[in-house]
Amino acid sequence: MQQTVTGQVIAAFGRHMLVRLAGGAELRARPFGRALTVVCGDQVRCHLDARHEELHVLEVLARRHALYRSNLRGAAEPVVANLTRLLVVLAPLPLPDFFVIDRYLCAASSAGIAATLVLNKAELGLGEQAAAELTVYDSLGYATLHCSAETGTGLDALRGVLTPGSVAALVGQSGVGKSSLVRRLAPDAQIEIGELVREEEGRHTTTAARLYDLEGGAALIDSPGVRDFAPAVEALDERSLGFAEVEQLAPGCRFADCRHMREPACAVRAAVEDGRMHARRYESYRRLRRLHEELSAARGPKKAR
Ligand SMILES: Nc1nc2c(ncn2[C@@H]2O[C@H](COP(=O)(O)OP(=O)(O)OP(=O)(O)O)[C@@H](O)[C@H]2O)c(=O)[nH]1
Ligand SMILES: [Mg+2]
Ligand SMILES: [Zn+2]
Repeated sequence: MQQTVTGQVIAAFGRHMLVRLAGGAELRARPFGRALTVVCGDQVRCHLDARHEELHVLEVLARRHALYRSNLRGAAEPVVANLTRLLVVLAPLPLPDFFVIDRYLCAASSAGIAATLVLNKAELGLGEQAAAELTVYDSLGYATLHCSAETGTGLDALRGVLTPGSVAALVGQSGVGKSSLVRRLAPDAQIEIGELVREEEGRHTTTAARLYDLEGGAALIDSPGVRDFAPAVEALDERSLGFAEVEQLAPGCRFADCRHMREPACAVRAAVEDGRMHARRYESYRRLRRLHEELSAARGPKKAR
């Protein structure tokens, strides 16, 4: 029988990856076979190709939690695995897209992953409108940490959520400062960051998800910035799509399978009308519901079991 080893994927860029073995050695690896999807954070079983000093990933061990997005055919694709917290990073600049932020929060809550908003570049000052949006998240129970990778303020609060053993993934729009935060929190990792970024119009933009160990025993995953994020259809809670306030209101709807769109006696719509649910959040819900239906249709009818 072939001798196999297990390790953790600490960087993944398409089919190229870096695996750290139990002993600490880091080796280049690639999946064995087309069908295998391997992402940063995965625990994997590999075979060592001694001649090429390369690992062949034979199997991905069961993921405890993962963030899944949907591809255009409506199929689920993992983005990062085995994370315990999602850090959704935003900044005064680039201007925040709260619809993208909502989708990350929905994916996290449906997957049972804790989520925290991180307002980076706080020293630039957030506009009135965006600041008002943040108070909505606050009332929903999402804490926002205000920090600056530039000045160093607020980083202790961020370290505070990176408890020993936790694995936190930084996600968000390109340019909000995810990698800059990693540089601050894992200063020794600086050189490695240089390898995985490419110059784009004079900016460093991250192209591969990468896991960094922090001093206190937590790990931080940096990921490439996005323009949009479509959570995987089957990863979302069917009734609420992961919207905390919808989950709370839905038991009051007349129909148990209410989609909260046009159904009569919908408690969610009633709450929007009298201001108990934030109108923009509801608009965000409606957009995600429509996307959810498009992606479900793209997947075709459910296979009979
Ligand atoms: N003023 C200010 N600028 C910052 C701060 N943090 C990061 N920046 C700048 O914002 C720009 C983008 O930072 P990155 O860390 O590369 O952003 P990113 O989120 O990793 O971007 P992608 O890898 O493209 O997703 C850089 O020019 C940073 O110097 C901050 O706290 N304040
Ligand atoms: Mg980056
Ligand atoms: Zn309803």
